Amino acid sequence: MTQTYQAFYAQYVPMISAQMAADLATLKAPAIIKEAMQYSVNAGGKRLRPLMTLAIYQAFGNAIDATIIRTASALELVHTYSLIHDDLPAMDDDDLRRGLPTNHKKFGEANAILAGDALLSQAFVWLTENQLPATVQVQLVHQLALASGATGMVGGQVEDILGAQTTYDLAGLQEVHNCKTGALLSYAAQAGALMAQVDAQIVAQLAEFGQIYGLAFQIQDDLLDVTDNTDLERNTYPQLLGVAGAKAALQTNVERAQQIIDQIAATTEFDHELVRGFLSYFERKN
Ligand code: GRG
Repeated sequence: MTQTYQAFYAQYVPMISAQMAADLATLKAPAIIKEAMQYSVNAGGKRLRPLMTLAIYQAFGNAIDATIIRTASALELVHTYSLIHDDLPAMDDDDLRRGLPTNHKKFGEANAILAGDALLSQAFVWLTENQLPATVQVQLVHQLALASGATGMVGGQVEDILGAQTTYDLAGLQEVHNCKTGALLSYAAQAGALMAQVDAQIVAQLAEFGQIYGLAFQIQDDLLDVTDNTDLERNTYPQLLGVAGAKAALQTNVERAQQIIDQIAATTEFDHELVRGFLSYFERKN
């Protein structure tokens, strides 16, 4: 079945949110931790990562059902945990997230730390409660653990914190963002391919697509932060490459990501038009 990205987005973002809310509502846990978990997950967000997993799964001709949505949404739990911990006083010390008071402002620091921990663990429950073959579940668990831990997002966050005392060169900055932002997006794309049980070569191509998407996402984020009257922030792409250079780097990454999905479509049945829709995120004006 072919579907436009807009139609896919309109259909599945509400379904992802509803599925996560329904599943968390059934959790048998102390009321305060359950409420803290629900608070941040139900606060919204673009749901970009699970949406990418689902789109890639469908692009290979598979039908999406409730347990597939829950499996894809495991990643959104990890993403939400990372945002809760990133907002803590020991990290960015933020008061607002997704337009609401941050988790620790609402529930206190201890509960916010524990809600993040619990969301990370719950992700692995969701990865393993579905009809997928056990071999696929193990691959998903392994890859999400790699993407979220010291070799992935946590490692990138540590390098980012170290960056407060360092000025990275382009390779260094790329390494930070490959881990901090890219690892989860790479997993998002890879998970769709693993769930679709396609060849390892195609899984690897989609992991690369997600990694490059993550870099583009970060460059875009840096560019959107630039305002005419501020000094360019340290350890950002505009600071290293200039605004025009950062825009060119964004374009290069978008083109490379597009090439990868076109290559896949040239060798196998793959709805690359649907997946290409994710690149429209970068068409916003900077
Ligand atoms: C605390 C272990 C730990 C990791 C934190 C993700 C992260 C690592 C920090 C968040 C800060 C940040 C600006 C990260 C860059 C990636 C990014 C722009 C994340 C926001 O993702 P969106 O835009 O958020 O998908 P929504 O709210 O839409 O889900």
